[in-house]
Amino acid sequence: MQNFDAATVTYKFLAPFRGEAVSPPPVWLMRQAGRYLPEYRATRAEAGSFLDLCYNPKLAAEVTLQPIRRYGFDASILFSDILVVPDALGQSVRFAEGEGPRLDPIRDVAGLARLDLSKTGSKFALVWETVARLRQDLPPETCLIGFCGAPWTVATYMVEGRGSSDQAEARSWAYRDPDGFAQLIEVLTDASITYLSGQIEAGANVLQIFDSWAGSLAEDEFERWVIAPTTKIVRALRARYPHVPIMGFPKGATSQLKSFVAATGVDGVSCDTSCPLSIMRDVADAGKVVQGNLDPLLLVAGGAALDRRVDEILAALKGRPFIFNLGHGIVPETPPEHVAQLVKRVRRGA
Ligand code: 1CP
Repeated sequence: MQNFDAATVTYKFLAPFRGEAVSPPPVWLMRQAGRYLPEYRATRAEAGSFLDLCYNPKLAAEVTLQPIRRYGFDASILFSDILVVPDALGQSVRFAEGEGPRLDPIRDVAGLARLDLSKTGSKFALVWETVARLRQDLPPETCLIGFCGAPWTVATYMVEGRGSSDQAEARSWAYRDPDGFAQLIEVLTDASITYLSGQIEAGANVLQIFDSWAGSLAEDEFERWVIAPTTKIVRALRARYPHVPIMGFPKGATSQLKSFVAATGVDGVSCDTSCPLSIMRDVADAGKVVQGNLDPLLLVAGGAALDRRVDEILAALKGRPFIFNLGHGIVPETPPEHVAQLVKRVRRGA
């Protein structure tokens, strides 16, 4: 367990990182800002494209604050996207309406010439400005989470040119030419360290590294493309900012969760919906913070089924360093009143 300094200990959100179980636990939700909120849709329309919103500090801060105003979550997450990193590196990213991200794919070492680490500064600076604004505008008790995508997951989008269900192009490149693919992972690892360091300097109190596609890799590949780069990021940040906790999210990799936590040195992990509560308990008993893992579709369903599962999760993790969250992001179909129901239920004992 890290020794987090006095400047950050006032946040309830950080208590689990000091090994304290708090009841009720802190609560926030992945994608708590987003299309399920009418006020988000209005700001998004005002901003223009999705990336215009990410690079507009005033509007990005506004959409970050919207769910805090509505629900009073214990933490807010910087509004941005994991694909800001390839965009800032020079592989321009577009978000086609209703279709998700599009990039001109990089499929081999020659394509890496399009990336330039020294050019990331101007775009990263806009995100850091959002963080600085947020730390000023957020309620003093609300923790601010900075984030990036893990190198493996970001690479899958850069190599496929879009989201995919099997990450086949990235996995194929990694098998065909592991040393070439390692160069892409290295650029992303270095860019991520720069990007996250800037977020901490600007005021982020905690970090989360999203590895949404960690579950598609074989054991040795998981070690090389997930564990190794994550470990490098954690070590670099820990050396400079020992007081800032770092959460990992190796989604879909429950069978590797314990080795991921032990090897990378993260302070905690987000657990996806398929992760058994018994495994979350084991990870917490090993001294790490666990976060999760309500099915986002139960939040769409609402009603007694939602309350029942919230109660089950709370009971299973009671007395352990735990943060209430979903197993993945809020989906656009979610009725906002179900989010209010969830927060009320989690805080029922308060
Ligand atoms: O039209 C819109 O308004 C775009 C929808 C949207 C939103 C709200 C996208 C496009 N990104 C985001 C914000 C976002 N993305 C946040 C903001 C903070 C919050 O949680 O409130 C964060 C942390 C992310 C992270 C992200 N982006 C991940 C990792 C987490 C996860 O969901 O697995 C990934 C994989 C992305 C890529 C991405 N960005 C957007 C979409 C639709 C996708 C997924 C594409 C695919 O299907 O593969």
